[in-house]
Amino acid sequence: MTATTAMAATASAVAGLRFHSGKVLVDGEIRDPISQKTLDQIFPATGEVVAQVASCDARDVDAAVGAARAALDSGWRELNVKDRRRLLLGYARALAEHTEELALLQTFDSGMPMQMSAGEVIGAPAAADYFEYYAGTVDKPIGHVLPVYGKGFDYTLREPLGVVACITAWNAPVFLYAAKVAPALACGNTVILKPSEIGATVTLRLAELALEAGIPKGVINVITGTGKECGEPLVTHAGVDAVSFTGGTATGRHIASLTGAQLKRTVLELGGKSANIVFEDGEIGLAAMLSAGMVAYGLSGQGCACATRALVHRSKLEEFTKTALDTVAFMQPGDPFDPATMAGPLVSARQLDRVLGIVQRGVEEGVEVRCGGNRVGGDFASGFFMEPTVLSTTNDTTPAREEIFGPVLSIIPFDDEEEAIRLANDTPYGLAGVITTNDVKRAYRVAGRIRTGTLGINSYSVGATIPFGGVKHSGYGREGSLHALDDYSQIKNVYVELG
Ligand code: TXE
Repeated sequence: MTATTAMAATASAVAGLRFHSGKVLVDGEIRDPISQKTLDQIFPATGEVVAQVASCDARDVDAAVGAARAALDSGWRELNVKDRRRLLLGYARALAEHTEELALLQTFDSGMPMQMSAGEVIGAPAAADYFEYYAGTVDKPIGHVLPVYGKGFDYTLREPLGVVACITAWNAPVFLYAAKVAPALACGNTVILKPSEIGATVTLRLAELALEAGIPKGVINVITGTGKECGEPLVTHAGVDAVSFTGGTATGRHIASLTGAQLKRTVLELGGKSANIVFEDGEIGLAAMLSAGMVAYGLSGQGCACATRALVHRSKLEEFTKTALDTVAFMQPGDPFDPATMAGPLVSARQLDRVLGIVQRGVEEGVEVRCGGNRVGGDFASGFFMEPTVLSTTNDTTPAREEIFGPVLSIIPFDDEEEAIRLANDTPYGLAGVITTNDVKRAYRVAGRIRTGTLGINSYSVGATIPFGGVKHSGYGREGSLHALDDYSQIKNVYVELG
């Protein structure tokens, strides 16, 4: 690992890391893939190959589905609620005890700075939260007794779907794992995880900890590889009953077409282009911190819920822009393993090129670059770092319309409330958003008219207790909260004739 002064923290952290390289976890066993193929795992901050990722094919998919099906049928589906709750709570404890190790592996896989990787919201501690929360749902009421017209008795049962394929992205692997696996297991399903081929060590460790905590073999399986060779055979496998996917909208649409043809239950958590509507009565410092923070801090804008469009009342445009520029100036990227670093690199050379290309297209369309816009050089030149970028634009340019997934904030003016609502909704996406205002009536009025799955007033929140998901091209289904149970179970109605 490169030992420049700029990357000293990375060099020492990686030297001390223990991880599974190029392996899968199937039927309780960590082993080589049947395909015998691997892909290079590249650390985004240095551009160096640091590990291997198993490149599975249909044979590995078959083995994983077989293991998940056997575990389902040999007791997991029928497990009594006390044992299921105890196992999930034990797993939550194991995750909490390994928080630091999981945070280090998450940073290793994704380049997410340790500050965020160890933080509560989407960092390693979130995994324990999700399992604790869903353990608490296991022994609570599960159905209804329903009135009937005849002399009978009618009740509903909540049943597992069966084997669930969970396909996750690279940007927050711990959070994505927990948000899918915890409700799926609570409902009595078994799962096959296919994390991103960009990095999988933390997902393998998460699943290995489940075994150590007593969750039976085959309940959680991890296979890795490309979308084409591993993802598609998985989602279309006849032994897979449901699919839960987090990733890009184009991939989600393709997966939905495959699972739709098979009439398979599917949850899609896709991209976003969220707005932060900054009204003239709002606190500008807070609004700028929220917008600039979401794109420049931590994930460097590689988060689907980031409010990457700041819609600002024209009377506050200058003040907001200046504050946003001052804010991002503090959030320059650095060594992700250094605890002081506030922003990391982009995940890959491909992602960096894509983001630089979108900014370039914006410039050709007349967008004004207020700061940033370039790859970071010097000591960081071999990594995939990009300067935090602030653009002044209108809502019809490429940077304002595309999901960028990089540290780029588009500032867009509006003149009145009606126009703000129109601009916020003028996007194919509908995942998240923020309203900055101190007028409670306005907040209530506007919140009801923004077409998103989730919204924050003067802040933004996500977590195990809160439903998260999109509308429009941001997908369907919800993760977190009791609502997620609906996506990982089915209702059976039972009528008993008493006449
Ligand atoms: O995601 P992909 P990529 C957006 C973001 C980003 C763009 C592309 O805008 O720039 O998507 O990122 C698996 N069948 N988001 O290419 O391809 C793949 O192996 C089955 C938003 O990295 O969607 C990986 O495990 N699986 C997003 C997962 O899908 C397939 C987070 C995601 O990869 C597949 C990430 C196929 N045909 C990117 N093709 C969010 N919602 O947060 C790929 N995969």
